[in-house]
Amino acid sequence: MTVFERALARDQRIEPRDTMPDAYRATMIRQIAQHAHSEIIGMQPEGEWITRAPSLRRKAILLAKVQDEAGHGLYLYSAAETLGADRGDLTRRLIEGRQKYSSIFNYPTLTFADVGVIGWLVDGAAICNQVPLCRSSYGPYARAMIRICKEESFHQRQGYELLTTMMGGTAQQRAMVQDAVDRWWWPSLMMFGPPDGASPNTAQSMAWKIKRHTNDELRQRFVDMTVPQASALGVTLPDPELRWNEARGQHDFGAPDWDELKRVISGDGPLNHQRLARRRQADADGAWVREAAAAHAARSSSGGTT
Ligand code: FAQ
Repeated sequence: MTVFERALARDQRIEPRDTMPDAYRATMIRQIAQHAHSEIIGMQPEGEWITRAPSLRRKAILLAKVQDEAGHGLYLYSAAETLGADRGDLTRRLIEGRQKYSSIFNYPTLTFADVGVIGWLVDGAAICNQVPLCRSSYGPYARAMIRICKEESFHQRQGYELLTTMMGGTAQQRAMVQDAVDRWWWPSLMMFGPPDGASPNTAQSMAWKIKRHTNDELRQRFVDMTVPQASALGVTLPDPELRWNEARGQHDFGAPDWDELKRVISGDGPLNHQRLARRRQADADGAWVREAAAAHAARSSSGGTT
């Protein structure tokens, strides 16, 4: 047994200076980078509503949430750097379409109810997926996940609170919430990835204790957690096959459109082009700041004055 295998068998964390197989390092960089990119691209759908928030209170909340997502991206890029990845290189891979980000952020936010539904369902799905990642085998990732999960829980609560307020409002507001739930439900289920039988990475990632549960296990957990919340809220989940299965002690539910997930992941979702174009523009707009910071750092390290 290698030192790496012994550490995994004892449920110990793998730390940056530990010896690890190249394939483990590559898998960790892949997952952490995709996760970081998702947080950064994930600022866009809700960010579009900051200037159109219906009150100062809602605007302050939304601004803070979107800033938290930027922070999550930064912790995650830092975690990827502990594995030898270069953040500039990861960003280039994202904007050139060579590295993935979550499918969920390629759908449009049509009304302010979408902000609430993203908090409730999308952050809810993110929490379900990420709480087990706090026990992931790679130390810096697992530790980043603890703080991220705390913030995501707060995000989910704010989304649910927004929806509770709208559901107590006019018939038109209730209809907006239902419409947003109808549009975000299936894409939220797709966030957990392809079904287990079609997930190429799960078996190895479970063996390496990067993933602690399969995609389908986490999807099931999310459905079971969300159904009572939907009923408390007074909305219907758009799945005619959704029902409690007494024998299993879990809900049965319909299958998402897996072809749609494949299309969205491969770049052909409703807003993939717009999301990447916006990220590319932000990268170009920020180039002078990075150049100035690098010049300052080079000058400071060579003992020059400012
Ligand atoms: N979208 O073999 P698997 C958030 C890819 S953060 C796009 O099952 P794996 C916070 C997958 O990467 C949301 N691609 O792969 C927030 C793989 O690609 P490859 C992001 C997907 O890695 C809230 C291929 O398909 N969360 O929401 C998707 O074992 C609100 C085969 O799949 C994370 O990244 C998808 N839905 O499992 C922000 C969590 N599903 O091999 C703003 C960490 C699969 O070609 C507002 N990541 N793929 O490179 C994970 O837990 C895993 O990576 C999974 C995929 C579960 C996403």
